[in-house]
Amino acid sequence: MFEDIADQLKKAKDIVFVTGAGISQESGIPTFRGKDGLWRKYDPMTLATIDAFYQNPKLVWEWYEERRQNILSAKPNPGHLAIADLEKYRKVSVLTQNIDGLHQRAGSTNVYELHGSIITIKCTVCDLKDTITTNFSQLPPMCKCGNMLRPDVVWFGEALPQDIWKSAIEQSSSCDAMIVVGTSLAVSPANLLPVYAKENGATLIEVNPDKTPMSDIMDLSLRSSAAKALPELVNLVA
Ligand code: BV8
Ligand code: ZN
Repeated sequence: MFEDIADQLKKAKDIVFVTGAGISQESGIPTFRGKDGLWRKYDPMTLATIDAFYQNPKLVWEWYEERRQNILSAKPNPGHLAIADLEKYRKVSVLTQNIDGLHQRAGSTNVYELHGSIITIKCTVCDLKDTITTNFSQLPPMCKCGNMLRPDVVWFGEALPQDIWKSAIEQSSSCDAMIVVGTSLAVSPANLLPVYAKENGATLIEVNPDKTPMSDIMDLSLRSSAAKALPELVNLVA
């Protein structure tokens, strides 16, 4: 079982990773639904929405600022580093639901941020977009046009960036192997990507200590953590 999947992975030229909060868990960033999850202290289902932002922009900004400070002091873990390392041996794309930028900081060069990024902001009215480099003197921060700035992330009920979503579908429909790491696959439309890969005949591997709704369509499920399993998978291919 493991041997023949390993062979398929060795033969794969074009490998796509779909990652979620679980891959950053060993960098000290809480997941959404885990026991240490963000969901425990706040309810992202209410806070990560446009309504919450307009009802209480200060609270939503405080939540993102707390997460951004934690993310900026976090480091990529061996899971992120293994995916970056694999680029030396294969064509690798990373379709991530995370907004923490750790794949890029680990050295991955082909990263699609399906749900945006916590280090970029945009204006709620004009087309200003910028990277956050300093701390804000006041929350919510204001644009020079006089309107509120918001985190450049995709909230519930908002569409994913069209160009990024289009490429994510193309990559999933043409890859030889898809490795799904650290995501509960609870959120759509990102959770459709493994279906596109399956339809295109790709080898599907899941790295997650727990089962997910897509475990049954996986060719191989590694019930392990990202930081442990990914370096072993990359060693197979390298
Ligand atoms: C859209 C960015 C349409 C912000 C996020 C009913 C009501 C309202 C909406 C809906 C509804 N039904 C469906 C919807 C659509 C909704 C949705 O899917 N809701 C779900 C919750 C039911 N989706 C949307 O609204 C999306 N947009 O559909 O738009 C549209 C179309 C056209 C025009 C207009 C509109 C937008 C969704 C994006 C929301 N933004 N984040 C922010 O981060 O603050 S979602 C957020 O949760 C994350 O980004 C992530 O994507 C998502 C899921 O979390 P995971 O990453 O999977 O993390 P989780 O904690 O759940 O799981 C961690 C996993 O890791 C676990 O399995 C665990 O076992 C594992 N793990 C733990 N430790 C480790 C590990 N694995 C490996 N190693 C370890 N060490
Ligand atoms: Zn503006």
